[in-house]
Parts: sequence; C-alpha cells; structure tokens
Amino acid sequence: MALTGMDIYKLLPKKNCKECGFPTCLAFAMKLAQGAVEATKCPYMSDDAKARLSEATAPPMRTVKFGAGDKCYNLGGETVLFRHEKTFVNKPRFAVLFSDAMSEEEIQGKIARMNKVDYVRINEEMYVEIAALKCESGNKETFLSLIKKVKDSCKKAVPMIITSNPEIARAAVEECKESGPILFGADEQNCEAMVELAKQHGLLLGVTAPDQEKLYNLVQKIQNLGYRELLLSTESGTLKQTFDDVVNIRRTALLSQDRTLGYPTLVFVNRLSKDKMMQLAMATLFVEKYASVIVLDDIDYSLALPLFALRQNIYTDPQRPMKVEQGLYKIGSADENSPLLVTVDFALTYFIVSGEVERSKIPSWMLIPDAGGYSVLTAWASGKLSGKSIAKAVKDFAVEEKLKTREIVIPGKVAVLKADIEDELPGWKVVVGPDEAALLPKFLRDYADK
Ligand code: B12
Repeated sequence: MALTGMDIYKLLPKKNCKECGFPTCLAFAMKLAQGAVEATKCPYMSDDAKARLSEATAPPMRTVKFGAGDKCYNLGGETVLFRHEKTFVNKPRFAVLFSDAMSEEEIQGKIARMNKVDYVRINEEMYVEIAALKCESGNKETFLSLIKKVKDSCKKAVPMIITSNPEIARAAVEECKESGPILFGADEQNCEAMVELAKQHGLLLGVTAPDQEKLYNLVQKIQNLGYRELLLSTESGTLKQTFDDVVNIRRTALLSQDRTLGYPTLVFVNRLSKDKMMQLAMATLFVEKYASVIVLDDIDYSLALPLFALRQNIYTDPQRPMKVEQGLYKIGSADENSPLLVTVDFALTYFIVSGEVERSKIPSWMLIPDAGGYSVLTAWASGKLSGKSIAKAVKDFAVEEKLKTREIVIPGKVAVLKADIEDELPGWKVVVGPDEAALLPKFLRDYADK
C-alpha cells in the first residue's frame, strides 16, 4: 500500500537541513508522497528508510522485461487507467500461436504470413513481436522441433514457451534461452519448479489460474518464493469474464495500490473465438483495455494494418503530436517535372494530404519542413511554418537539384505566406492550393493539365 506524507515523515532524519530544496522535512515528505520528488534528494536518509521508501513509492504496476539484444521489450509500468489522464507507457505486444500438434503446412503458412507483416509507419517498425509456442503433443522432442523451426524462420519474434510441464519447459528454455523467451504456464501445481526455472534464467514468467481469486493467491505464493517478473492471465474462457478480469487486475493495482496484482496481463483472444475477424476485434479491445500480450491464432497484412495503427495511436503521449520525418517525399512515379506541394510534419495532416495526392493519381513531390509537429494553421500561428522554414527545407532536401520545376503549391489556409516564400526563394513561384485536402485531386488534375 502507498505511504502517506506522515508515514514518510516518520522515516526521515528530521534535521530540517533544507538540502533537499524544501524548507522542512515535513514539506519534503508531502512532496514525496505525491511522487513530485525523488527520495534520493535527502542526503541523510538511512539505507533502511531508503529501501522502504523506494518500495513504497515505486509505481503500483511493475515494469517487466522479455527478449534480448535489440528485441528486448518492456511490459507494464502503467500509472493511469485512462490515456488522457497522462499517457500509457509500454505498448502491448502481439503474439501468433503455433502448436506442435499443427500440420507442417499450417505452421509454414503461419510463418509466411507473419513474416510478411513488416513495415514502417510513423517511424515505428511494425512486426509481430512474439511467437507463442504451445506444447500440445506432450512430447519433448516434437515440441523442441517446433521451437527450432519457428525460431529459425521468424527471426524477429521472441519465443513464448507454453507448457505446464516443468521438465519440457526446461528443455524448451535450453533450446531458445539466448532470445530471452517468456515462460508461460506457472500454475498452482507446478509453480515451485517453474519459478526455479524462470529465476535461473531471469525469464518473464506467465502465471495462470482459473479466476481472479485463485490468481491472487497464486501470485502471493510466487512472490513468497521470491519472484516478481510476472505476467498474469486467467482462464475464464468468455470475452465478458476475460475483459472483467483484465480491467479488475488493472484497477486493483492502480486504484487500490495492491501490488499483488501489479503486473501486466496476457490475453489469449484465440481462445475466445475461432473467427479471425472476431479475434481482430477483440484484440483491438484489449489494446485499449488493458492486455500487455495479446495472442492471436494467425495474422496477415490486412489484419495487422488496423491493429498496429490502433496500438500506435493509443500508445503515444497525448500531449505530444505524432510527427512524420521531415524530407522530400515522392508520391507515385514523380519525376523532375512533377508538381511540388508543401505541407507540415503533423502526422494527421501528412496522411490526409498524401492520401488525397495518391487518390489524384498525379505523381507528385511532397516537401515536409520542420513545423514542430503541428497542423498547418497551428504551425503558422506559432511561427513554425514560415517563408524561412519552407525555404530552409527546399535547401536542406536539395529540391533544386532533384526537380526542374521552380513552383511550389502551398495549403490554401496559409495563402498569406506566398509573398514571404517568394522573398526567401528568388526565382520561385508560389501557387496557392485549396483549403481542404479533399479538393486536391481536382486541383492537381487541373494544375497538371495547364
Ligand atoms: Co491551435 N489553433 N493553436 N492548437 N488549433 C487553431 C489552428 C486555430 C485555427 C484556432 C482558432 O483560433 N480558430 C488558431 C489559428 C488561428 C490563425 O492564426 N488563423 C490556433 C492557435 C492560435 C493556436 C495557438 C497559437 C494558441 C496559443 O498558444 N495562443 C497554439 C500554437 C501552438 C504553440 O506553439 N503554442 C495552438 C495550439 C494548439 C494545440 C492545442 C497544441 C493543438 C495542436 C495539435 C497539432 O497541431 N498537432 C491545436 C489544435 C488541435 C487546433 C485546431 C483545433 C485543430 C488543428 C488541426 O488539427 N487540424 C485548430 C482549429 C481548427 O482548425 N478547427 C486550432 C486538422 C489538420 C489535419 O488540418 O493541418 O490544416 P491541417 O490540414 C488540412 C488543410 O490545411 C489541408 O488539408 C488538411 C485536411 O483538409 N492541407 C493542405 C494541409 N496541407 C496541405 C498542403 C497543400 C498543398 C494543400 C493544398 C492543402
């Protein structure tokens, strides 16, 4: 449970030395309780008090890790129930399920579809981060051969070993331990052996129980065994109950500050429906509330596009606009005579405008200056989009070397910039485009015809 200001005050040296920057130890204690200052600011605190405070002031949901090297991921560490309260921090990761009872054809099909999901959207690489590998055969050798196959073919995905048999788990971990797998399947019966194995290799341990109450007791038992790198899951089997479980776990951790359930959660959407569109819909639900690992039966490019875009939108800081990279972008087979349009680096604007340019089927260039990640008018009103910033982008991205044209189309909303830009870019002509991107296809067709 969280400590109050008075609880913290009792742990302080009460010297009122002011070295922490506050006039009294009591004022410092109150700020510590609000999380507005770090305990390390007090130079005279005893080691014991430091340990108690760091435990008590740590976020109620633990941040845990899995993976290795550049494929290492954090889960959990969330501090709010709703994104607009502050921000969500560690995005959920998607997993595709492979079982050692599947046919070779099915496995190879999944591997091929999963590997095709590999693209960049707003500076983020999109791919499936986890290969969930389930032992259904009960046969160690069969399972190891599945792990090897998937590991060799899906280089980007970290394995998640799913078994409740500690002996098979141990062999499976040996097969892929260098990639920092998740070990899933600690339950009431096997938890001692599974904890020992997870501890030995520092693995994230997936804990599973039939319902919330049993899960709570099991986590307490595992914490008493000295292990806290956990990922929680219930086996309820229905969408309603699973949703309830995941939401309650988050609420118990954050609102009641009960750290027994202060861990990220895993949801097998593939167990809730066999229909792939339904699984997609459920996955979107659990991206928002509140799973940290979401297991699907399968994925392909068309399923990934909405799912990954949603995740990206939810897991960005609402106080910071999403930006695209500045530069000169080619749309279609634009050449040195194609139209040149300028817009801003606010991702929403860029995607609307580039979509309309594509729709026009007129190959074009888009120039993105540094506009602070703001919309056209916001950037103009804050002085970030100006004759100078546009002229700078023309120079920085060597537009005069790549294009013969000396004409640039600007958004209608900033028609007022025309004279400024022409002053900054001698020999250039500024053409004022329409106010709305939806009018761009007609505008571009007329412009290209003249
Ligand atoms: Co503001 N803000 N804002 N703002 N903001 C507004 C833009 C507006 C219009 C509100 C108002 O007063 N009516 C004013 C600007 C008034 C003016 O000068 N004419 C305004 C102001 C004054 C400000 C502040 C200066 C306020 C202040 O601090 N005093 C600050 C500036 C920031 C700072 O540095 N302090 C400010 C701040 C903000 C925040 C809250 C931060 C957000 C910014 C979010 C962001 O931009 N990333 C903000 C918003 C959201 C808005 C708001 C409500 C929406 C802007 C938006 O997102 N538009 C507008 C009001 C409004 O527009 N309804 C005010 C959507 C995008 C997609 O539109 O970029 O213009 P867009 O793109 C469209 C077109 O321009 C066109 O197509 C797009 C789709 O149609 N287009 C084209 C785009 N590129 C191109 C290219 C070509 C070639 C062509 C032809 C067309």
